[in-house]
Amino acid sequence: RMKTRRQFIKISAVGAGVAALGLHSLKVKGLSLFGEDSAEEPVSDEEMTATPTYCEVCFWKCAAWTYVDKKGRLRKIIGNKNDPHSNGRLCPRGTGGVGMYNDEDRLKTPLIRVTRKDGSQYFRKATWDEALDKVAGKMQEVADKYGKEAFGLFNHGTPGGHLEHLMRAYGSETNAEPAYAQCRGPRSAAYYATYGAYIGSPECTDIRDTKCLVLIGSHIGENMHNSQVQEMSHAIDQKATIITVDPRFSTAASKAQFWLPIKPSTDIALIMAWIHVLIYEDIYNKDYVKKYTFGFDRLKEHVKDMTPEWAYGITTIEPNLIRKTAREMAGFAPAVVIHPGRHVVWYGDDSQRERALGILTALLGAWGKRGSLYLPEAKAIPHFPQPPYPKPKWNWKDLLEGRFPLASMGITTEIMKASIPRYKYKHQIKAWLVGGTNLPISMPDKPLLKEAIEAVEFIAVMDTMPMEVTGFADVVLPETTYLERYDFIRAAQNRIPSVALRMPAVSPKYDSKPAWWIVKQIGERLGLHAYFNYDDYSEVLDWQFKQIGTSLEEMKKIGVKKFPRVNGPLYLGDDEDYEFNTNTGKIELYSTEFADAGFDPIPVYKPHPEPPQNFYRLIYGRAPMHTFSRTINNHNLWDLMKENSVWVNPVVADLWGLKNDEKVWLKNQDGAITDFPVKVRVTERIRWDSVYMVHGFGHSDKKLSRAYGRGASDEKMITHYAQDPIMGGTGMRVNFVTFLKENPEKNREEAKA
Ligand code: MGD
Ligand code: SF4
Repeated sequence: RMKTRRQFIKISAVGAGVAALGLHSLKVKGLSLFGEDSAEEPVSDEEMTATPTYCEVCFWKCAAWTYVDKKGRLRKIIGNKNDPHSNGRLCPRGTGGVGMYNDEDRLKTPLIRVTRKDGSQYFRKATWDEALDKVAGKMQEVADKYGKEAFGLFNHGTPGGHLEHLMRAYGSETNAEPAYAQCRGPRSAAYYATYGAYIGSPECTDIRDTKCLVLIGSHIGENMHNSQVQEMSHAIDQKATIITVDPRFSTAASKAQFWLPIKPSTDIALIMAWIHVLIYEDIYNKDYVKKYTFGFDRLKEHVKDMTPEWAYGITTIEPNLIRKTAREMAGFAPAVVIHPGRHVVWYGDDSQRERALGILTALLGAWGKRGSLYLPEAKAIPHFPQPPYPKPKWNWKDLLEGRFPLASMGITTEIMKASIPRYKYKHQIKAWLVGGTNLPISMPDKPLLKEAIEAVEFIAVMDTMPMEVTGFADVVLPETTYLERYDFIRAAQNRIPSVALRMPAVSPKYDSKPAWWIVKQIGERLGLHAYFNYDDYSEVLDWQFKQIGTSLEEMKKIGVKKFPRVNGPLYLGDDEDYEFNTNTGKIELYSTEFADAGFDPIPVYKPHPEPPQNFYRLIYGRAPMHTFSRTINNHNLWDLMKENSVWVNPVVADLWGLKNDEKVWLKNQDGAITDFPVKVRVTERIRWDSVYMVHGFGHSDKKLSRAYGRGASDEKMITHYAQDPIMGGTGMRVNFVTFLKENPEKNREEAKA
């Protein structure tokens, strides 16, 4: 086959080479939870140094203490008791986070892609100067030839924040992250339109004090967000009623009084029927609705015929159960959490479903009330002195030319399309910087991603691991793990504002460098010194901490500092006057913003395509010991869960003659086949019209010695997505799969013969 311009490089030449692979497979047996040689002698806390950090294994950012013994070995990591995100306890992933540091597959040196005479390609080990010169040189070239805006950025997590600072200093705001259009974007658009406020992260759900928790597809417990899970178990102890709506009997469903096994893609009909019951049984909060909301009469008229009987025909949920659960909510109101969800890009009408949830909350008089959604607050952190960022001639928003009008962040698929000339976007993207995001596993529509990768002139990737995305890079920049570096101050919202410090607990392994250092080096090469006016990031932190009344010295001792609220109480007072940040100053049951942009101002249920015969809808979710694709190779977490399985209803299993633990390949409606086989799990816990998998498995990069070939990738099956016209979210639960019992490779070989 002809070599493509940017081949995926499977075998690294130097650094994490073949020899190293052989070596560490021997070493693996000897690895303890916290490293190669730390297991044997016990050591007391007093004999160790504790340094503060916050976790980067997921985005809850729990504050923690890292313990290092006298020989400089990482021994344990535990929660910081003063931290509202962790309350002193970490989840299994946080505890196993040191596996990121110890992973012998880590990126070890900068790498540069080289093309041989015959067209084949490999990575050569490079010095930092060579790698940084190359990236800065290309940034200069793009600026001269096409304009700085033509350099795009894909980012995620704290490292992404540093890259964003570099790109803005340089003059590009052509950026996007999967955490928006593949995750929370529809929630942002919907709650902003309804309440003039975002839900934020950690979510402002008052689960601790709730009497009724309603989970629509939110699988808390499997989706392991630390304090949220702790609060849910507290709520269960307090005998809170839990209502789960899920085509799958999730862990949360197993703790619930009510499980509504909804037909996938029909949630809007259920929520509108609940709204119908609240209004037409006269059990909504009249005072609250009168005082705070806009558009009630139109809503009432809109849902007139959306009865539980109507919804039954769509959702398969019995009318009695719809009525009963609506009355439960009304009975406990306002202490009801209608959970807004987090990964909410399902069917392309997700902003409307999220609006329906927001409306339901308002009818219960719940927003801003104890046991529902509280009013969160974050500590504002002043910017380290620098000149204002230059204003780009165009940015991610201009690429859209009016499409997806309520998008508040860049849309990943749009950055990709703008990178491909045949889409004829007004502005063209020519090069990418990628950091903290593994695009081949987080993006739907692999063919689009491949085409975009082929089309751009240059890709630099900053990562800690040889993830799939690094295989497409021209330059690979190995970052240190979070345990080896300073980083931004964590100042995320919560009930009370707090800040947390991340500092190095150990010195960087191999030739890896922190993101703050990498971007400073590139910035300096581009003459942007004024934006990087420090020698060490600790100077920035100390300056910022001093502005808010503490110091780096104090923070090193305490890790987390709490501050009093300044924006008023946690909850709305009884009958308190409150102006919402919407067009009408009210909670908009009827959205003027949606109406002005040409969208349904009140949600409407519209049917979605059904699976073809012998195909099943692919739904996916999380497991408590893994975060997306990033943790599968971490030996501590891999140990807890090595591969995913495909959940199949017994009726379907019978039909196909599938047995528990039998391995099958999946094929989707477009003929895409999983790279690897996946074990069947026969269970009543999934509806017969769907199958379920945990996301993030099926890694195809051999350099990930543990994760490679384990389980199957749901992403490979997501060749199709339904895009939310409101904000550009890519609904990904619109793919259908069938089973192949024979190795498709074998069939292909036979066909060839
Ligand atoms: P991760 O999978 O966590 O996030 O998808 P991504 O944004 O790709 O991968 C993060 C990458 O960062 C990995 O390559 C990892 O090695 C690297 N990394 C980890 N720590 C560091 C670090 O300290 N520094 C640097 N430089 N790199 C680091 C998440 C995205 O995926 C999101 S937010 C959601 S909600 C979506 N979920 C989802 C799904 O559930 N199903 C499907 N099919 N697709 C999904 N895509 C979305
Ligand atoms: Fe780390 Fe777990 Fe907290 Fe996420 S929830 S930040 S993985 S401890």
